[in-house]
Amino acid sequence: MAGSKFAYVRNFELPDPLLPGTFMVLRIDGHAFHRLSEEHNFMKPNDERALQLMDHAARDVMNEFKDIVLAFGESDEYSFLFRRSASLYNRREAKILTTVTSLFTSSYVFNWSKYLSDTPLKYCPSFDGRIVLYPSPSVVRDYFSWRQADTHINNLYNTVFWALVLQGGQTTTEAHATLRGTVSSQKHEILFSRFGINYNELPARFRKGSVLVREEVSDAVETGDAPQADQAISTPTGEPASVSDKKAQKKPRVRTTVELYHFDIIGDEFWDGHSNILADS
Ligand SMILES: Nc1nc2c(ncn2[C@@H]2O[C@H](COP(=O)(O)OP(=O)(O)OP(=O)(O)O)[C@@H](O)[C@H]2O)c(=O)[nH]1
Ligand SMILES: [Mg+2]
Repeated sequence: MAGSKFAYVRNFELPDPLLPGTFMVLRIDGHAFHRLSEEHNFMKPNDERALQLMDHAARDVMNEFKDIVLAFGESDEYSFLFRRSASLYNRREAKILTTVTSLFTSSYVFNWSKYLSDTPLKYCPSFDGRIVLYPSPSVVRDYFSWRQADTHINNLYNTVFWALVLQGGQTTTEAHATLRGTVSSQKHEILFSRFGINYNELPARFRKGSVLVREEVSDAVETGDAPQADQAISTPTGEPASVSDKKAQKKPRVRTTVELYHFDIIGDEFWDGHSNILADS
């Protein structure tokens, strides 16, 4: 009812465009997952099933939002990078943030039983979300380096902490006290000398987090009603088609799939091999 006397209230709805030409990073984070993980008996320090469920939800988001070029997940959080020129929803912040966050959440709930089949979901999980804009490729790289370094720091701490508690018989208070003031090399040493654990041999998923990227798959696709390769091809005049005619009926199509990795994204190798992620288009 655009013409009603009430329509003026629309004027209170303010535009919220995100600055063009900048990199959007949308990060979701599980709300009160300390409690959720306790209530649902997640394994400590890492529950692979729960992490796979996070990866599944993130993949669903990437399949829906093609402007997302990279995602990184650890623990109860996931970061999504949109290509610099993304123009979805006219870059309206609330629209993008709420749609992505709710899709992630509904996928997490929808797929819960596939990963935690013996653990009924007791209540509704939720995720918070934020979008931060970054002005340059180098800051985007530093952002993702920050998250992966965080994964390492948290995982090392949690791995030693729960070894001290679950295998070493310490109380949680004692374990915190044991670790207070220790540096990385001392944590490695405690793990190895007391529990025989070589940190670097733990699963890469736990040490590096999850990386989702689009990889190109090149297919030669038959177009229209083009005959199969082993079928005879003839022209409208009944003449046999030339080899070049056959080629003309095949058009290369570049398809992408979303692939999951658990490798380093701090060094140059990943970015050199995926230069499209930080490209302008
Ligand atoms: N046992 C276990 N706990 C996990 C796992 N992944 C995440 N968590 C829990 O989730 C928490 C995530 O940290 P935060 O996001 O800082 O804590 P939070 O309770 O979610 O708090 P808010 O995000 O502020 O709502 C961790 O501290 C763990 O308690 C897991 O694989 N196993
Ligand atoms: Mg959280």
